[in-house]
Amino acid sequence: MDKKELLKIICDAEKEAAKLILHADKIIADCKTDARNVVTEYDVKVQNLLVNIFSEKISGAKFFCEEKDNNDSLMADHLFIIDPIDGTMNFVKGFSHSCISVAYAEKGKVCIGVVYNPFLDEMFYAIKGEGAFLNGKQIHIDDCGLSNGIACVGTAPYRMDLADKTFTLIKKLFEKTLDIRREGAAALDLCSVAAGRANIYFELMLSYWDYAAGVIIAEEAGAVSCTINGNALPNDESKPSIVCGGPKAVKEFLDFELF
Ligand code: LIP
Repeated sequence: MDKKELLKIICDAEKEAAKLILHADKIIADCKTDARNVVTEYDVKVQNLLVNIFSEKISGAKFFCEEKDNNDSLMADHLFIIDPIDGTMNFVKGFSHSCISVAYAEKGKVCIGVVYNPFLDEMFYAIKGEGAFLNGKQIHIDDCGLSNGIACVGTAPYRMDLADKTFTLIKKLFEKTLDIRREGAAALDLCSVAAGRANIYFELMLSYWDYAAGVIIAEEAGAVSCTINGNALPNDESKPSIVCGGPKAVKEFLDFELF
């Protein structure tokens, strides 16, 4: 299937699924591993709707999803990597800052990313090699280096053992940048980098479904991404650290060498 046709299917599906988020009421959080790691009926409803649409429209569609136990092979020919609601805690607490994140990969290589923020009606998307877009307008990073930009940070709240390292890095970024933002949805942090709103984003632990779509969008907008040790980001469920931003900013970050 033509990638542009596939992109439209994903965008349309995310817009349809977003209605469940916008019309949600009585949002009840169920704990997955602990009080910080929660899921709602809307995460599951959004994911099921997306899986049904993609299964119907794409023959052989396979899935790797946040709220699914028996995930398919990451090397599938037509794999959809889905975070149905990225920023679930924001959604539960009424912060209107969450998104639907879908990446499409072939044999382990992500070639399409789509991140939709229904609260702002902002559709970020990219096809490998064809640039990054926000609501039809091409977007680019702001490769201004740390001192002239805002840093988005993730606190890896499921990993309190990483807190000291996380806040050491946050303090360093606070000293080196104009300011920091902890907005609570990694996919949207990555899209903020792509749109030139933030010039760097890091988090010490992130799942594949959180970053698969946002990373291709940021990279198609000119960003670079890697682990905080400078290694390539894995296309798997190993939950690596991540840093993504303009080349200048990422080099400055990697040169911190704090650990
Ligand atoms: C969240 C990320 C966030 C991270 C949280 C969680 P979820 O995704 O977007 O940046 O700090 O630990 O992973 O769980 O809301 O889909």
